Amino acid sequence: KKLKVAVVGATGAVGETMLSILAERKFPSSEVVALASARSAGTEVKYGIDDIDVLDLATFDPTGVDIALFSAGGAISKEYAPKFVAAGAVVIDNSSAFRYDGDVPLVVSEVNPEAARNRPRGIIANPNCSTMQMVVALKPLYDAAGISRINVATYQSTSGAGKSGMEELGRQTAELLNFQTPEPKKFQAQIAFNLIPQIDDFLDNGYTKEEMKLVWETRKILGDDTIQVNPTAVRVPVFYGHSEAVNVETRKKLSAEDVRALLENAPGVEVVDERKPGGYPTPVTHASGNDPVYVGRIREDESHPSAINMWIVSDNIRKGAALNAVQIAELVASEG
Ligand code: A2P
Ligand code: 11C
Repeated sequence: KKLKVAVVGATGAVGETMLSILAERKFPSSEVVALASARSAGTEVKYGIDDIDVLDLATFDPTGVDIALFSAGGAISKEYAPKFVAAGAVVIDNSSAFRYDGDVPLVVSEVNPEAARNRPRGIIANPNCSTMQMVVALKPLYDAAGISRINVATYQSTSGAGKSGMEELGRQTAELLNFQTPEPKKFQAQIAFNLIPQIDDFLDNGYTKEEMKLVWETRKILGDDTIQVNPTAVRVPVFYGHSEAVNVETRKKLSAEDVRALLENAPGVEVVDERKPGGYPTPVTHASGNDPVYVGRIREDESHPSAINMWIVSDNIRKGAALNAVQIAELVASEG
């Protein structure tokens, strides 16, 4: 059966990519509807080679929609996802609105696809981009040796903050090269030629919410609350692609060779690990615009009896958001 698909937030960085990935992967759709706010209703967005009209979410009737992909922020998801479910749709939600609810599965297609089938509320949550790429790379190590602890520092691109985040990096860069003083608007400090050790709001424990997402989501996706995660999340002046320096303590010792072999056979992973200049992935040379989670710099932690260091890079808008959401839609579609 061909399915009617709605993309909510279709004019955003993630929504536009959802549309292009649906077309690219030839998702079995009878119709694709693009929804956004009243501000952009009446404009057009690309769906493959076609231009389709953007409709106003507030006045749209969801009757007949089979699958709705939401990426318009948590408040929109909270208000509209239940309405789409009531009208018969399965909602795949890219916001953090439902991720930590016990009755909403949190699914990474290469890691826990089976969880997508059990969705009592009709909602499947798509993880945060920084967790997504990390668990794709860690799942084979988890299965082979167990994981007790993860130390991770992230280097996250401005597209994680949406189109306005990328615009701010572009604008500030141009201003600085023209001897002007940039004003931070979207980010908490100047982002051009700078680094900002804050993503999302601060919580009572001194961590940011982005950092705690790495803790909560890793445990939920791998189904193991004993995993300890020690995160630091940093915004960097990159347009597309998040990078992560990850130190993973395994329960059984794995050599760097073992890890390389495991990752070379892992779905969704591409190992780029030559020990020479340029023999590792970067956001620009590898991740941007591409699907895989790239892993390089694989080496044993010489200060620890059983830990591995690696460098994990992926396009946060593709695997980190839009691609995984479409992969979940494919799982739902394959149920028939
Ligand atoms: P719009 O372009 O009409 O504002 P990004 O994360 O790149 O900033 O994109 C956010 C997406 O969420 C956009 O598609 C945006 O649409 C959509 N959005 C924001 N607010 C609303 C709203 N009130 N109703 C529907 N869509 C919204
Ligand atoms: C960022 N990870 O890079 C964020 C964006 O919970 O879906 C996605 C936030 C989320 O800013």
